[in-house]
Amino acid sequence: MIIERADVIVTSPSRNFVTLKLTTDEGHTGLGDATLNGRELAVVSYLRDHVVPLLIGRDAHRIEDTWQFLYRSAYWRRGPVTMAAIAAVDMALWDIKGKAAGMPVYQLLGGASRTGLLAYGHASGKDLPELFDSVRHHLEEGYRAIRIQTGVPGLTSIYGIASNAAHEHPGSAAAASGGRYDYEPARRGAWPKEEDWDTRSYLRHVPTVFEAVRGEFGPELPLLHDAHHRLTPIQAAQLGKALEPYDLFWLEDCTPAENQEALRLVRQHTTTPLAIGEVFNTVWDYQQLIREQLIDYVRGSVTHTGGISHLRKVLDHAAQYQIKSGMHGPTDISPVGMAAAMHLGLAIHNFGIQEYMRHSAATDAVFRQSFTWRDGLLHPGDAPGLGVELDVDEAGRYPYEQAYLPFNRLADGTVHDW
Ligand code: GCO
Ligand code: MG
Repeated sequence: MIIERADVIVTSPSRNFVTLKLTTDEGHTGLGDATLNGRELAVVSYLRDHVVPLLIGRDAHRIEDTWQFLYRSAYWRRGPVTMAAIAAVDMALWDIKGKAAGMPVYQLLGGASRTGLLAYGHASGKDLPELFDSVRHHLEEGYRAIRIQTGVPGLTSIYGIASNAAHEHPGSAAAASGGRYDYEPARRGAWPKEEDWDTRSYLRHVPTVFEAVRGEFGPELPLLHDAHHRLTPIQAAQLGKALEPYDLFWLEDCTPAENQEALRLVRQHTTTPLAIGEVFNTVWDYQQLIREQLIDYVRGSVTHTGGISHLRKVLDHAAQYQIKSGMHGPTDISPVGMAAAMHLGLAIHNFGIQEYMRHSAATDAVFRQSFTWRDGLLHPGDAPGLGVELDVDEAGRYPYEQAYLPFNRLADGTVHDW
């Protein structure tokens, strides 16, 4: 089965998505997600200018060989642009192989290890009443694990807090609570938004929020929190320790984790479980974190970690150290990338939890999906392949819109991690 055609499709139904579509001589098509939030067109060029010419004429069945060829023949290794491009090819080839076999991809990965995937959603509010409403909406929507982000007194805007409801899925928690609980790049303006940050105010405030949430919703509900790379190692240790009484499922990205040794210091001080890796893209980025058991959950997504084939290797390595998956699943992972995550999560033994933010109605109209969401559990469905089809005409209605992620400045004007 030969790859005859490769198209790179850019569409912006509420936000930008980049999708690779491969077509074989036997008429099978496969989709891969190559979306890199805020840097989308770099991956489009990498694919169109450098990868597509190498794909035409290749045997579509040779997934591992194609991965190794694209990775090693580039000479320049790793990096989010390269790895998102390779990920898209890998996903599309698994999609094709599933369709050719008449099986959902999870069957090709060894079959289901569970009946469904525990998923968490994002509750947020600028203050406690708004946060409690958002938690209640998520519980009504069926979520059985919830991430908690709130405004911090004295700061005007902060990562993870709702902006506006205009592009929300009707009836979703985000729409009902008055806005998106995370940043939708499209229509955000073609210049990075500046936000303010103060670590001491944040560290004082966050434990009081978890105290209040546990008081209102009880001890059972799994709660998560994302520090979004903003703390130094000793500040992260302080936060992990302060949150221990509230029994978090995880504390995410407590430090900018390129400095892997920093996590040794955090670990010495706290038993709060740690999740890291949404900005990593290969198994080598996790080497020390996994080998020294400095984390509890791998946050990599299929889209940004070289596809199903490579993320599976990361997770198999992690399994030897009792580290589980916690795959990244914000709305900047397209429905294709989410489907790939669900197939992989269903098949591996060391699945932990899946992040799941609902896409907008416009996104769902472009990407026709076959996953299910029942009783707090996701399932990729049993359609052959990944189970997602892209409506090209619908996609054509939403041209690319330039959009950047925000950035932070401290009170004295210093740029800080966002
Ligand atoms: C998360 C992430 C996202 C990122 C976003 C950047 O935990 O879901 O931190 O919200 O900020 O994916 O593109
Ligand atoms: Mg995160």
